[in-house]
Amino acid sequence: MPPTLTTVIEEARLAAKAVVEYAGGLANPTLRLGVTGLTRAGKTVFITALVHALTKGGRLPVFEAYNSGRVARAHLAPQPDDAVPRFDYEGHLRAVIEERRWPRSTRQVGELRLAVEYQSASGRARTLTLDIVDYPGEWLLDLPLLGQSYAEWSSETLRLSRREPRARLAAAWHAHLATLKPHEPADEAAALEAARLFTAYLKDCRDERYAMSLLPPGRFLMPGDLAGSPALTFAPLEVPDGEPAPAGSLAAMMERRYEAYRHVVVRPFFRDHFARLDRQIVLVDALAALNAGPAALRDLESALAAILACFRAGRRSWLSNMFRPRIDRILFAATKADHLHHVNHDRLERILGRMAERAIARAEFAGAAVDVVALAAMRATREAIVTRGRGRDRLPSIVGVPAAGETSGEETFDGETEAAMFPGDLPDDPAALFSGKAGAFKGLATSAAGETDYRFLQFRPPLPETNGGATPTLPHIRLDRALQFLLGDHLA
Ligand SMILES: Nc1nc2c(ncn2[C@@H]2O[C@H](COP(=O)(O)OP(=O)(O)OP(=O)(O)O)[C@@H](O)[C@H]2O)c(=O)[nH]1
Ligand SMILES: [Mg+2]
Repeated sequence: MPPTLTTVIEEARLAAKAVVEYAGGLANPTLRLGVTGLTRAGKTVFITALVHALTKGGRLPVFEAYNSGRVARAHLAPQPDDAVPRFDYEGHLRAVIEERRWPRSTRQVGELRLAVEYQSASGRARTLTLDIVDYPGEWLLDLPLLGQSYAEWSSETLRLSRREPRARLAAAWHAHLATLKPHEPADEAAALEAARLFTAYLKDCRDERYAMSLLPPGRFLMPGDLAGSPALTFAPLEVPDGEPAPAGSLAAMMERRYEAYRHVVVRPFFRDHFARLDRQIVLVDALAALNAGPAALRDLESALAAILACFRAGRRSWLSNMFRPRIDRILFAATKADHLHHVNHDRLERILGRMAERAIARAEFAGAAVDVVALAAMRATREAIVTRGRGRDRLPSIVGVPAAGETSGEETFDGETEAAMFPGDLPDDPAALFSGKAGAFKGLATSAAGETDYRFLQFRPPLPETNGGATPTLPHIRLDRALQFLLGDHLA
């Protein structure tokens, strides 16, 4: 879409803000780290693990500034915006350490500022300020709407909903849609019913059996403080692109509400939290999509491409720093790697690399540095070799405490007992997975006894490790490598 007056004004405002921050940042550098990820990708757990590791002294051998002792201390500092709720670090940590359960799904934006006091390589005492924002992952799906008109969004949403597995979930909504006459006078009851059926369709698509990702608008799935508001009472209609809807018609009303949603909800969300990032980590729960099969994988791939196209990546220069900040490093991270034995981590990285191919190529072309990693911000399992068939098969397995109520085959777990699982091998060739030639990946929930069930087994969070030190640390996989890539050069 061509730039509108609003986008031009917005750009000017952002540039003015960037100049002020640039001047302030010369003395006291601030790094805005964008933690990007769809719902359940692992954002809240990652941020909690990062803060815990930096403030409490985690084991981070690959994070050079930290491991060499140049980081003197890190502490939470007052956040920059008074109007944004604070990230509930203490609450999330308490859940993990004291109650041994995962933090709840995020329902609103939360902001956090971490001050890292360090000694530069030349011996000077410095402070790096790190700003991070957490938010419900569903809301990220709204960013691509910034560039789509109502007619474009309608036709794209309808096109997707006619493909399997979406088509069968859309039946009730499509039946209602067929009764609507977009160019006839607006009818509030019809709009309400369309929005209700469309929302039910989006929710069904998200079910773990289908694990669809591309499901905007995000507030339909996670309304936050907009629950029940008219801004959420719209749905796609069959409307021809480029033809204005007659005044007072159903199509005109839907379009007005869509535009209100874009301007009142999406634009401020983007402007306040994503428009000025310096670094980005893109967290992806590839395993959940793998579990659901090729359609889910392709859907996740499209969602990532559409979302990442909204960010501004590229090589930084003093000029860009001053007027148009850019993301100069992007780390793609496949989360929850502790669900796999480490012999499969390379394959998981290759699958993510394939999934984010388009976004990686674009970022690299613009001059940004990109890396891909398989990580577990909090490692809930350890590894073991399980023997099967009188010792003939030696299976590289993982051992953890499955959450209460989780089942595998006949077994229902009590939330206290450890179990060994053979997670299966990921296919070696990512391309086969996307085309469906390798079949759906069905290994994750194969128990050591050999029976297969297709779900993703959830383990309880790890117990903190004391390792003889005074403060307990949380185990992880490659959190240090992620920190080195994202922050290392700023602590040089
Ligand atoms: N085993 C394991 N599970 C993890 C890890 N990180 C996240 N999880 C699981 O993934 C779930 C979602 O993680 P969150 O951090 O809440 O995800 P989120 O991206 O904040 O999700 P929303 O708040 O819904 O946007 C958790 O409840 C855990 O079950 C990890 O490092 N290891
Ligand atoms: Mg969260």
